[in-house]
Amino acid sequence: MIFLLPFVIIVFDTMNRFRAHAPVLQRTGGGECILILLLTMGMLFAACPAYCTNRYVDPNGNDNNDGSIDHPYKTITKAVSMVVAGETIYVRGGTHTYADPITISKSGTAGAKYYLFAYPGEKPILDFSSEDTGERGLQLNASYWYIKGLDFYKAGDNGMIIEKNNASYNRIELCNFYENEDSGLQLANGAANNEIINCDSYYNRDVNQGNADGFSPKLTVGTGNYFYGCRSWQNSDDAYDLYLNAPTDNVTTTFENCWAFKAGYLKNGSAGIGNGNGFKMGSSTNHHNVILKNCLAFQNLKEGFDQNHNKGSMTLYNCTSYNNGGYNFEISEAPSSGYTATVTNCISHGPTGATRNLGTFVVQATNSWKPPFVVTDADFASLDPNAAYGPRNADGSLPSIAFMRLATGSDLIDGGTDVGLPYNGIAPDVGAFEHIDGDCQASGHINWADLACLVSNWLDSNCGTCNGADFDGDSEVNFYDFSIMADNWLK
Ligand SMILES: [Ca+2]
Ligand SMILES: [Ca+2]
Ligand SMILES: [Ca+2]
Ligand SMILES: [Ca+2]
Repeated sequence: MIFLLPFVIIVFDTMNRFRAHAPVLQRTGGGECILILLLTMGMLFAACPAYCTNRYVDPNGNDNNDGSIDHPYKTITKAVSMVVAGETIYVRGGTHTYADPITISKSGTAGAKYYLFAYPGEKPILDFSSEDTGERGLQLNASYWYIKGLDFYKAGDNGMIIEKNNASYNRIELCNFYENEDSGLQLANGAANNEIINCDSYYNRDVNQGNADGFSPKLTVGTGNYFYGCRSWQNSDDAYDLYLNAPTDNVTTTFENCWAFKAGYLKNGSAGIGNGNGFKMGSSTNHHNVILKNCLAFQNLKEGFDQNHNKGSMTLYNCTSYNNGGYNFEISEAPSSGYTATVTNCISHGPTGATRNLGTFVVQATNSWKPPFVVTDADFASLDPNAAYGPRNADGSLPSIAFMRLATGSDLIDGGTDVGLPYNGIAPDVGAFEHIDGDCQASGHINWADLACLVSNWLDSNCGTCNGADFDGDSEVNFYDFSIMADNWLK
């Protein structure tokens, strides 16, 4: 029976820890031991729900350390080798240099994920510039990883690739991918049901400029991947590339609140020799079912939203496309029987003449180029895109910019069709940004900046839209306008 001794010690040690942390258990009487025994066995045989050990990685650490906050590891690779499902690896701020890819091959479960997080308030930069060409930054060949707050810089290939072992149910959040030698973040080899949230990808460029996209759920990617709040700019090929290789087929990818701009332009601002499309939706022999909601494409070298011969379903709701070098919207070839192309509540604008190439098969409703709308620059609060490159909001959401937001008084406000997305006012708007009454300083929020905007136009009359301050449309700025703002205060 001596072999049971370590187990008994663990049980009693755990009982004491529980007493310290949960005094209510001290009053539970005789059932306590059985309860704690069961909990302990659960802890031994499942992933660490109660006493997880956080692991720490610091550029000045040492892989012979124990990985505690005071004695951190040096490499994520070491931390990954030690981490148990349910635990968190915290990566401290500063520049972490890697000459070889970081490979993750062990998967968590829905109930016990792995967490790889920037230490709160710090910004770790993973610098792969000493890699050889062709080496990835992070090779995520696993499922149920939640990775947050890391920068992936100058890898010899993708900054990160999610692939192999059916890599699924990962969440990549607030990560930045820049100056890598292929796509910033790629998903392939069956990678399915991953969430990419509030990530930025820019200045990625391969040697021939024809491969490096910002985000590429392409080639052999799996289904159900979801992008939210992402930005992609100045990548040498496309901003988002959904090109499929046979036999991969019938894959669905969803984008919500994502921006694509300056695809095909290089870091120095010059036009490159890549494809330069914003959202490239597929390829000629396969069905990529693409759902795009509240997405924005502007100033891409070629198309804003580009079918690229995709045979699958394409559903575009409330997307805005502005001033792209090619078509703002290009869906000209009918998808396969049983698949649909739908474009509803979308805006196409810009100085170039022919801005759309949409086949008659495309199901359309309340788009800006259809009657009764006649869109001019005056429909927009701003046409200056500079703030789109700016810092994100404190919560990680996209910057609250005036660019392409509807100006107070635009007939595109409440001019859209209800497609099931949330909206303000009596109906959905047309375009990527839903207007809110009182948004004088156009940002999508009502706050002190709007009050200042109202005050600066206070009691003006016969002033048109009065710099956005005439919310009720009577060309005067007065208490009625103030009350509209007050109704939406801090929304
Ligand atoms: Ca591409
Ligand atoms: Ca509305
Ligand atoms: Ca505002
Ligand atoms: Ca008024």
